Amino acid sequence: MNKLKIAIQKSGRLSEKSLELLKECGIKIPDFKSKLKNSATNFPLEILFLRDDDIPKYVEQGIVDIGIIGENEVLEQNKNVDLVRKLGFANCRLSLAIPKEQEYSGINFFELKKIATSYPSIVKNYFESKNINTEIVEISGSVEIAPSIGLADTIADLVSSGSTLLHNGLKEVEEVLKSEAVIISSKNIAEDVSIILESFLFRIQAVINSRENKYILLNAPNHSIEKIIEILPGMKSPTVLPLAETGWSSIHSVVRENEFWKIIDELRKYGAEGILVIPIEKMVM
Ligand code: PRT
Ligand code: ZN
Repeated sequence: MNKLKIAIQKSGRLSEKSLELLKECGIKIPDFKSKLKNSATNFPLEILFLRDDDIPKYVEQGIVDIGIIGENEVLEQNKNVDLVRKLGFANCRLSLAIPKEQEYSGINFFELKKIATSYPSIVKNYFESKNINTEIVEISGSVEIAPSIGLADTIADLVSSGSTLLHNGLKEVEEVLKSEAVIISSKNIAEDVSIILESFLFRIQAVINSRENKYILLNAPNHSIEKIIEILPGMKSPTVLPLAETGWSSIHSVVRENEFWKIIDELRKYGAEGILVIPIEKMVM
């Protein structure tokens, strides 16, 4: 029987979360650390552990069917692959940074400046679209030290917390793009393998939905139920159950993680009490 082949990063910022995602999809991989190629024991999946830079090429050539990789790398390499799913981890931004003591007057600051980066193609397109002439110095790592050693005037690099820039005397002045881990797929997947891919993506989506949503239970006076239902859309509509105490009901629903605090404040305004928020294990729509 054919297997779906996936490439994930061997070691680095994407590896652990990629493996965790497979695990949450119920996919078991035996003794994964010691081998560069391995197979799941309970799902038709073969896993190749590669350097992240090589993943788009392997997917384009169909050596693997899919790969988990940073969106930044996909955009930089511009290979002939499809971006099928954003995964919500390894979030970062590609930003322009300059020495912190320099005054930043706007994007024209970069006119005729030397910019060190590991993302020359993205940065070149960015400045071309703004009609600004720059000189790009491609380097593959430790980009942040380039200005202090005189290799370049400024940099374009990935930022997450911002502490690396700070430690190197730089300040972030423009965001070129946002990035997160994504699944890319080959354009030529065999028909029997695309059936496996569909079921794999279905599991991934259930895991992502569960991460992005919380189950919420609360008690509310009956006169506020209508108002509260408007605030809590739920998967279809919220469940409303009468409480032993007359005039009160228990309401159950699902809320999006990123809207959570805003919703809680509104619920309290309408008399909601005893609010419980519970993580969701899996969520199939
Ligand atoms: O060995 P291999 O080639 O496989 O790995 P790699 O060293 O090329 O990549 P790796 O593991 O560092 O990063 C893989 C992917 O993680 C990147 O392509 C991004 O999509 C994503 N990612 C998320 C990041 C960061 N956050 C990040 N902060 N990649 C790199 N950084 C670096 C950044 O370059 C800078 O040096 O972290 C530093 C900044 O971090 P803060 O927190 O100080 O701002
Ligand atoms: Zn790399």
